[in-house]
Amino acid sequence: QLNVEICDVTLRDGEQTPGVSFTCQEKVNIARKLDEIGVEVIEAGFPNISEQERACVKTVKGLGLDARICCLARAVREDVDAAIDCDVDLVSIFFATSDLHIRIKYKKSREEMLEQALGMVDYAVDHGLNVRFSAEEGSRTDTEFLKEMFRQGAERKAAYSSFADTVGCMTPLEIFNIVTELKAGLKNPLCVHCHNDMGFASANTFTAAQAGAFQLHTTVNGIGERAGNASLEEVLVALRMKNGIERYDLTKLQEISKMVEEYSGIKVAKTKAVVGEHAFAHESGIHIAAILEDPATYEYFMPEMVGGERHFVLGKHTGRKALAHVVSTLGCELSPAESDWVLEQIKERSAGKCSITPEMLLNLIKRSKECA
Ligand code: HCA
Repeated sequence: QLNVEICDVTLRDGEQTPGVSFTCQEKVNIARKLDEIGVEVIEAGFPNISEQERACVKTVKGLGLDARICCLARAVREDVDAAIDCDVDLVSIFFATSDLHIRIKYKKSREEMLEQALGMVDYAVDHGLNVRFSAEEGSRTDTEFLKEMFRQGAERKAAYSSFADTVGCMTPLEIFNIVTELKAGLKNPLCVHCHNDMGFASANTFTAAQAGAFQLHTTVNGIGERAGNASLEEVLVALRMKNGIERYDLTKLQEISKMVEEYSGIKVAKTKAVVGEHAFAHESGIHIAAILEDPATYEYFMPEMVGGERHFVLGKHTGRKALAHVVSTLGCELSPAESDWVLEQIKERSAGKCSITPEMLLNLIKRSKECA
C-alpha cells in the first residue's frame, strides 16, 4: 500500500476560487465533514489576510478534530506570526521558486529569497511550529535549486518539503519523474500540490503518490484557482480502488460535495467523476440491460461506496428491458405493443431535447393503454 496522507486545502486554495468566500460557520461544517471522512490534515486558511480569517483559523483549530490544522504563510514575519497566534499544527511557509516568479514578484536573487525563507523556517521552528517548506511554482523551477532548497529546509528542521505545480503544467509522467528524483535525496516527507490547468490534477496527484510523495493536497469538487486543484473525491477513490486504502469514509463524499457546491456556489459538472449527477446515471439500453444482470458490467465502483445512487435515464438510447425496469419501479406494467408505443414517444421527445420526467412517463404509460 502507498504511504500517504491527505491535506485538504478546500478552505484555503478552494476559497481562492474566483467569487468564493466561505463564512466561518461554513468552514467549520466543511472541516467537520472532512474530519469524519478521515482526512489527516485540513488547511484552514491564510490567517494574515484579515482579522476574520485569523479568527476562523483559530475557531477551526479549536474544534478539537482528529485532523491536524494547517495554515498558509508567505516567507515573511507577519504571516508566520499570524500562524503562531493561531497555534496551528502545521504552517506552510511558501515562496515562488521559479526564476520567472523570483524576477517578476520579488526582484531578488534566488539565493536571497532562499535565505529569507529559511530565516522564516527557523523563526517558526523556534516558536514550536511544524513547518511545511513549500515551493510555489516547483514545477517550473530549476531542479537543482529545488533540491538545494529542500535539503536546506530539512536541515533547518522543516517537517515536510512541498512541491507545487502551481500552473498545472505537468503531465503524469513528468510528475512521476520529478517526484522520483526529488525523493531520492530528501530527508523529510514530500508533499504535492497540483493544479488542474490541463485537467491532470487528480491524475498527477495519484501518480506522485505512486512515485513516493507522502502528503497529497486536494480540494472538494476540485475547486481552486482557475481550473482548480486535485479533487478529494477522485484521489480518495483512486487510493481505494488502485491501492486498497480503506481508512477513509468514502460514503460521505457525495454529501461533502453537495455541501461545498452550495457554500461555494460553484456548480459541479454533471459528468464530474464520483460526485457528478451523471456519475452513476445510465441511458444506453445495452448498458442498462447488462447492469440489471450485474452492475459491475458498466460501473467500476458501486455508487453506495461514495454515498451515491444509480439512476436510469430514459432517452434516445433506451431499450425494452430498461423501459420495463423503470416502468416496474413506478408499479406499472406494459404489454409488448404498449412498450413499443411508449418507446417511440420517448425517442420522439428526446430528439426534441426534452428529458423524460417520471410524471411524463406515467402519462405516457396511461396513454399507451389507449393508443397502442
Ligand atoms: C498559491 C500557493 C500554492 C501552493 C501552496 C503550498 C500554489 O499560489 O496560492 O504548496 O502549500 O498553488 O502554488 O497554493
